[in-house]
Amino acid sequence: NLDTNYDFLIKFLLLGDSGVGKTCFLHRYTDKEFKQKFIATVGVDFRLKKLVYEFPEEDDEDSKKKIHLQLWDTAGQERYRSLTKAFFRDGMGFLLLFDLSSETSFRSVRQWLNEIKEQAYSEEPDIVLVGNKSDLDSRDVSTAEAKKLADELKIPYVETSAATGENVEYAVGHLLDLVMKRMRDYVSHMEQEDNQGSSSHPEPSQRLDSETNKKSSCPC
Ligand SMILES: Nc1nc2c(ncn2[C@@H]2O[C@H](COP(=O)(O)OP(=O)(O)OP(=O)(O)O)[C@@H](O)[C@H]2O)c(=O)[nH]1
Ligand SMILES: [Mg+2]
Repeated sequence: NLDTNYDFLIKFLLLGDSGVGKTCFLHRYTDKEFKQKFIATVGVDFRLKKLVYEFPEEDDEDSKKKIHLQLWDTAGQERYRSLTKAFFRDGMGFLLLFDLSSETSFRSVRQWLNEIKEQAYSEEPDIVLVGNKSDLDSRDVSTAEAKKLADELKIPYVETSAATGENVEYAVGHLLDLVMKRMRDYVSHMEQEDNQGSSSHPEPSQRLDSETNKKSSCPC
């Protein structure tokens, strides 16, 4: 009973240490609810959100796209790492979470990022860094510190609270903007190539070896 009534099927992955709030974040996004009790995710889980996406600078009816957004929730616990890693390749966008009240989870961000880059479809995949639990007074990581790291890693940074819902939709929407832009650029690049025929020159940034070419191809 597959519902195939969509223009784009987009897959996002939520990553980060155990306890940072990935499952709660997702629950808040899809069901607008928050659960206090911590039940660690086993392996992977996913939720589906259907939405209509409109490219920011366009306003004709044609620019509205039906999206099925698959949100994959991964277990942060180390023992599931080899299993969850296998899902990275399918991710078109990544929400990398840490807990603003846990310095340890913040220190893990670089390692998570390296793992994403190793496994993902591209060496520069679309990622949003998310500092979760912004509702707590007991902070261990300052906004300035987190922004500094995000700037260094060249990824956007958003502070959220799965408890209050603050910025949760914004974080997902921001990642969706990045991924949809990549999709559109890719499609127009392909159209251009088709128009120019096989004599077109590859852009300097394009890799010529077949393995990397496979990696940098369209994630769909
Ligand atoms: N105050 C506060 N607590 C939160 C927030 N998000 C999650 N929590 C709490 O943090 C704990 C862990 O949340 P989960 O969402 O289960 O963590 P997880 O990242 O999915 O953990 P794993 O599944 O083990 O990887 C739970 O007790 C939540 O209630 C938040 O925004 N604010
Ligand atoms: Mg979880």
